[in-house]
Amino acid sequence: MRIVARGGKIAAASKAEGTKRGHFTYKFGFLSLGHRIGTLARLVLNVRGCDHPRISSNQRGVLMNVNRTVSVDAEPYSFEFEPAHCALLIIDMQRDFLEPGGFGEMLGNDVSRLRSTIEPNRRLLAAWRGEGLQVIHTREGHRPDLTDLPPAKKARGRSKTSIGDEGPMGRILVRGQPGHDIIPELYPLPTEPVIDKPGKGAFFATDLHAILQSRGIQKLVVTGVTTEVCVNTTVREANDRGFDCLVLADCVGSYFPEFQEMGLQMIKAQGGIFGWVSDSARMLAAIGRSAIRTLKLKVEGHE
Ligand code: TIU
Repeated sequence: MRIVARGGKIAAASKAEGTKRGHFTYKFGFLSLGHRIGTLARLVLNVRGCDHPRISSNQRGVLMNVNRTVSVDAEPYSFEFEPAHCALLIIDMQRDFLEPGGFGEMLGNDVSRLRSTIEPNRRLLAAWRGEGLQVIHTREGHRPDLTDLPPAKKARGRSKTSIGDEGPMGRILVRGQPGHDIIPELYPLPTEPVIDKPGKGAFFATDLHAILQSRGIQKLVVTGVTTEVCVNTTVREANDRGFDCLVLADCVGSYFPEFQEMGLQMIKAQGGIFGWVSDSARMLAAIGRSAIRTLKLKVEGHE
């Protein structure tokens, strides 16, 4: 890019390449280099999260070539995906699991244990949306008439309140109630499908499989709660249907530290029997590397 400035006072700086063209008119070839460095610097900032205030919404979403393979450092080995064919699947980040008075607490759990997943999910979601990539949310819950609630699930736990009963956030685990909704920090955009599921797995009795197929999605980056219950069940279901899943350790949470540890081990053991495990920092770094590489190719005229 060449910028022609009129009426400027930077003749000295322009000497290397600038040529005087009439009164106060210079060519500033050096600005083109500065502009490139500035753009790259903004992209480096972008590695830390696309919600950086200096990155405009115009720059977001045009940074990554969605058909170019992105490689994420993971266990048991790198997870590779084409962004156009990969969705972020956020499992059940609902008030009923993460806030007091909901289903999680009714089962006798300390819900504060799950809240450390909120911030890494928020950063990841901002970056993912910033690149214009696909996001799908799920919610566990039942119809208000409870006709999709198996009696065995209603009776399980023998607690004095159960699914469908009134709690501080409305009827427990019932669709349309405040507790059933997704936490405000990760609230879905109108363009992001929300899968309402009656079970632990996101494929059982839902249209998730049809949505993935119609959108050409082959790989899933899975986050949410809880690691050993709905995340694990969904990853196993996805695996059997031919989808590759990457689970991000700091973006999934459990009420039990030992289940968090083992829930992740079970996925990546035996050469990745169900999928891959990484974390949000490694995913954000991979997104940032990919965006910078794409920009370099654009600047050099290869793309
Ligand atoms: N109880 C528990 O750990 N989880 C669930 O009941 N549902 C989900 O994991 N979403």
